[in-house]
Amino acid sequence: MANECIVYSCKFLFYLILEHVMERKALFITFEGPEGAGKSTQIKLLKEYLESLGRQVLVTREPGGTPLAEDFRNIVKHYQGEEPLFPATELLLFEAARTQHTNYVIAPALKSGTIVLCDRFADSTEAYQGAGRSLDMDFLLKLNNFAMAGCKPDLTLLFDLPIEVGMERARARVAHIADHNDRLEAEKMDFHQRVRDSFLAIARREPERVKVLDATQSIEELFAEVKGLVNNALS
Ligand code: Z5A
Repeated sequence: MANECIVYSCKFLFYLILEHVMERKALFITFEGPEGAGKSTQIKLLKEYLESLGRQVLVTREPGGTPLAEDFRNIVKHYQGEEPLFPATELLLFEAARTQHTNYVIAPALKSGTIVLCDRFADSTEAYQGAGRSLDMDFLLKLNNFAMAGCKPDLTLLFDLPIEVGMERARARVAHIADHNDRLEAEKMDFHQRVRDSFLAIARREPERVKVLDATQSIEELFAEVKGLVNNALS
């Protein structure tokens, strides 16, 4: 009887510890894809879902996520001055913003067991500045690594769709804003095609981390897939 009691208590303790560990498992999930792919929509749904499971969730974005990094965001997205903003400067601004973001926000959040959902991250630099702007890829990957400060995504959801569809969605969303200007959105179609191809190449290179989703599906269909992939990563 005493032995049975000890076994029962041990089992109870084991499950208690397991539950605690599962509950606190930090996860870094990044959302990538071409323009207008539906990332923000899915992030919002996923946040609600994870919170309903009792998890602490941080939603953040790149470029941005800290006050200083948001200043850099404003420059790379909206700068219109006479002095040119060189592609190399643009790259360094994205990496500077990331360095602030990883060190100040992402690393501490992960350390405390929070699930971090980040709208764009280092793969975007590879796709936009590396493939889109044709910058030196080896150097860029080293910079990416440096700016990530050890924050490597556990899971990356790549929302893939034809660029015409994404651009149309993005255009429709800002149609009511009279003076909308966005340096990257304004790039030509072949730039955006290189970006899409580059994302798909990253997914082929790192199939364990990067999962490709067909972003032409409905919001509900997409979310069912997102939920499945995230549940898998949590278990
Ligand atoms: N960038 C870079 O160059 N280098 C880097 O290192 C990093 C970023 C980190 C950030 O822009 C820019 O910075 C981005 C890359 C560059 N530029 N570009 N081009 P941003 O943050 O302002 O925008 P974005 O990341 O490109 O996302 P977005 O255009 O705002 O789209 P989204 O978040 O993926 O989609 P959404 O807002 O959820 O949905 C767009 C619209 O489609 C909206 O009206 C929805 O209601 C609709 N929608 C959403 N899902 C669906 C489905 N499934 N079907 C139909 N309609 C849908």
